[in-house]
Amino acid sequence: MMELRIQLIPTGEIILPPGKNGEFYCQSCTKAVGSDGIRVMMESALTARDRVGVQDFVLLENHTSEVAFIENLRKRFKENLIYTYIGSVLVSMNPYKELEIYSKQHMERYRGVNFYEVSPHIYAVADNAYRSMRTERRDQCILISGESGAGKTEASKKVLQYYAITCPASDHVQTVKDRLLQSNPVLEAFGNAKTLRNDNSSRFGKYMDIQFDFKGAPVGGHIINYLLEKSRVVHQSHGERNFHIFYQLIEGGEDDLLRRLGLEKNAQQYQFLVKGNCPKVSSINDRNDWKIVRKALSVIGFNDDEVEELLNIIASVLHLGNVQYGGEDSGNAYIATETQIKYLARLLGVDGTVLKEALTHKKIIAKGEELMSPLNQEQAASARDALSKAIYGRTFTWLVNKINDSLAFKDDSFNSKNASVIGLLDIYGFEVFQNNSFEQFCINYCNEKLQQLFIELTLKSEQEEYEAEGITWEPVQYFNNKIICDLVEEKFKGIISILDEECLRPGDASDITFLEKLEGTVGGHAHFLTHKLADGKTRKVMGREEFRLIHYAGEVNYNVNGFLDKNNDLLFRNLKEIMCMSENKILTQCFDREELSDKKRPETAATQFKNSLAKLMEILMSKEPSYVRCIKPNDAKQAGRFDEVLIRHQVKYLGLMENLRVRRAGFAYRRRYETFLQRYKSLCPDTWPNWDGRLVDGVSTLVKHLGYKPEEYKLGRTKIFIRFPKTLFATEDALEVRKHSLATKLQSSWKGYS
Ligand code: AOV
Ligand code: MG
Repeated sequence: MMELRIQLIPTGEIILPPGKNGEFYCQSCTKAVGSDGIRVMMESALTARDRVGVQDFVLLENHTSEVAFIENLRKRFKENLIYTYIGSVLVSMNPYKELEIYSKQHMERYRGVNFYEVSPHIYAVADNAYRSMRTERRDQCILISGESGAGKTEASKKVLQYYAITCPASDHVQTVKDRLLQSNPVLEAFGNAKTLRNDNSSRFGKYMDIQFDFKGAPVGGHIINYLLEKSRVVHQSHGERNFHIFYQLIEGGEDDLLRRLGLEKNAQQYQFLVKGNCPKVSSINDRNDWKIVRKALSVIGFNDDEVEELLNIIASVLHLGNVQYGGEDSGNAYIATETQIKYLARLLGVDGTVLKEALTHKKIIAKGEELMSPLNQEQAASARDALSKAIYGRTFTWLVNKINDSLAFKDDSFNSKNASVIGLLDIYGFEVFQNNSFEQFCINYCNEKLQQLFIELTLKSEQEEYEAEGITWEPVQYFNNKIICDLVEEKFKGIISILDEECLRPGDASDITFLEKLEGTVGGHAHFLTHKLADGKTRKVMGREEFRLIHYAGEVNYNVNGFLDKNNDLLFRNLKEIMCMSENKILTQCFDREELSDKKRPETAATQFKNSLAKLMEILMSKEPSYVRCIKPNDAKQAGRFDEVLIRHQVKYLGLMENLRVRRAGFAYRRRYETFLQRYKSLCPDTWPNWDGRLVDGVSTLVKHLGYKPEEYKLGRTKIFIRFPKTLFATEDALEVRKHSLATKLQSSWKGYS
């Protein structure tokens, strides 16, 4: 007997005919529901919409109402339904608790199934991108955005897991899948940290390409990393931590390993780990994570020697932090902690005496002669910090390169240029702290760029689709944040250009002169403010060292303190020289001698970042995007708490209402003819059970039978466009009723049969 499946949202799926003993089964809970259960389930499905809201905001009766939008989010959040669509954009709420929706069975449910046939899920987005890549041979990208702690990294991991589990595999592919998955714990250990916003906050941006062969199997990968927040190595704000790896090593490292590294099993001993006064975090198990990271390193292909060299570097950063300076009468700095130098010399593979000199002197070249000029205590401390940041930052890049080597597809018969690609973007989210510095400036600028891309592509693709299908429509007005991107990045006039100019200017350039220049150049800009008011008075709520940017996502005050240094990112020449002499194999790859002979001034940090983002935008523009918009439900990192003010703010700045309006201003729904027919053909005697003619004629016959009025829909080249959700709503209801009566009929016939 043929099996009939009925999809009920949200109750799940029931399978007809009944099982051996005449029972009906609910597929989501696999419990027998009994014949009567069917009626109950049907009824509950029909009334469920009131309880759990709509699964696509486009179906909201009152689509312009923000109140209705938030209410729908609230209803769904309460029922643990964290995913909702706006057309093809996925809105995802961070549940702050583990949900049973990520099992292998759940993955199976989304495989090869159309978007609207199953409840919204990140797997549906992953599957849809995968299928588009396969069928249309077009590279895809999945762009995940949202503020810090909203769930971007978790979402990107779910996507990766989905591909690892559901895509076809061979032995080789299995290795690639393992490595792709294992790259996460490693990069998170070295690149994530606890901040006030998120216990596992990404402190670097990550774009990962997953390459698939013609069979659709993942055969390789490549990661591009963006600006790591290096300053965290030497300083953390109150309540924050350094990068996870330091605590993992100290908490989890075996005794003899720690002995070799000269480390004590107590994070409080290390200056670089105590600044935030937050060694332990309840949601983090450093000891356990250490084991995970060690295993991941070996899966990725690190041998024992490499791991040892890597850990030598991590330990050396901690020792550097404990290098203390004293001051001689002359004001010159000397090193007061000899033991650290002994460890450092060994771990970094350098000469102790040379290192000591390099940590207290600066080499200057005057009239062709090299001179060692002594540093005072403050200068020496900042040289030490610069070295620590350089070592850590470059090692991080080395790590990404090493992972890329291991993910690269090495078979000559396969040309990676022919591979199809799905790109996964997981950057640091928009963030505002009490004190915001250069790092937040870069992070928030990056979020502006991504928002800009979202605006361009959602509008563009919407317009293109109407055009391609031969349909006319009226565009909707958006707030375009290009004005803010320009303010930051414009040549000569933008904030980054002005910052670079101050960095290059010899003489009295300082953070304050930078601020003054900003006032002079962009002072009148609608998105820029300082404490100075136009009438010469001062704005009391702002500090004298601050400028404020009115970002798309909110206002942020940036303190200019440290902007020049961080942008210059200089490391004294003699420190570079000594690192080039290191016997540590990783460091020799990180510090290249050629750098020493390079006369050209290296690009500043902000300009490098700006250029790398421009390249990223190019990469993303060349692919077909899918969007995941993550929302953070509360600032307390708590499950079940729906903070309406916070959520409304995010809905606003993510442009979700506008997104919805665009979707609705044209046509709320569009479906390919074959999909539409397949789903609703049972509602019309002429199309049921099959339609033999042209698809467009079948759809036309069907909708006429359903009583669609001409203004309610349009027929494009390959798709039907439905203007109002209520039209589709009515059709969906008709389908439910038909299934209901069909089920009742089936029940009675089976009853008769048994
Ligand atoms: P982010 O990537 O968006 O912030 P994460 O993905 O790290 O945020 O999420 C923060 C925390 O929220 C995670 O560590 C989980 O505890 C929880 N969480 C997020 N998504 C889920 C989910 N689907 N299920 C269960 N818990 C979740 V940042 O990296 O700070 O911008 O720079
Ligand atoms: Mg993250």
